[in-house]
Amino acid sequence: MEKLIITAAVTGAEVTREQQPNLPLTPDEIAEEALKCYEVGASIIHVHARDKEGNPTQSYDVYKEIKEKVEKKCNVIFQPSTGGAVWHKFEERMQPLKLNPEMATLSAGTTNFGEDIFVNSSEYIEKFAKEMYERKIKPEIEVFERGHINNALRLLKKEILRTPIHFDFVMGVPGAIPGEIDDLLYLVNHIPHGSTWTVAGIGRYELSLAVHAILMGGHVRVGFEDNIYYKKGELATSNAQLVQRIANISRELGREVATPEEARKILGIGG
Ligand code: KMH
Ligand code: ZN
Repeated sequence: MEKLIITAAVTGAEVTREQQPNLPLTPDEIAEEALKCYEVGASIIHVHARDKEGNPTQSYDVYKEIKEKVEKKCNVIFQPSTGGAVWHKFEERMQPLKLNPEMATLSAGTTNFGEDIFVNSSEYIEKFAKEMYERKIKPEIEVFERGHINNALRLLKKEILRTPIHFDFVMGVPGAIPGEIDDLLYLVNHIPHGSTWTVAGIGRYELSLAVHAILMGGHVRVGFEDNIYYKKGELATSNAQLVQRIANISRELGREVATPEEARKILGIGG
């Protein structure tokens, strides 16, 4: 089996310091957290920027500062969010792409998102995709619902997406696809042959989905964006603690963990 790619989603747009006291918010804190996650096995860092008040921002300048600080510390793959927060406008969400990162997320459809609606119109999904390929950015296709795979396949048919596609199954968002194992099997069985996939289980789904992904040949995303607990009732002390656990489990199960360079090869980045 190919080595395991671990993505650390260290901040997100929704979690607060009140909920998770160790949440990294400033560019320095995010870069430091990226380094710690890299040291214990993360090869991708998924980044949401926050402004000086700690609120989500899609500011080019803040993403630039984070990217430069991360790159000074380690060679982890920098993957900014184009999803932002549910209230960000599409133009704002587009801004981190101007940094030409190696990867970026691309949400493949509209979804319930707890009490909110996360809107992704076909027009803008296409715009994001075109912008990414023009800039040689590898999209990670965010799937919150089964139908989002169909959207991706439609874009593939229109030659807007290119193979091999890398999917991220975000599972367990309230109102969207749950995070049970048969949900995961269903998604995995409906993506094109030759695709790669990772799974981001929300809350209590994080660990069980991660273990299944390790065994099934998928990849894993963990971090405070998705889950702030180490186990029921016990907050995690850091994102790195969550990454370390996945790296340990994977090695115990006989699957080595990819370095950023190995992850680039697996995902076809920079080749
Ligand atoms: N914060 C969510 C509304 C992404 O990063 O691309 C969207 C999100 C997806 O987190
Ligand atoms: Zn995100």
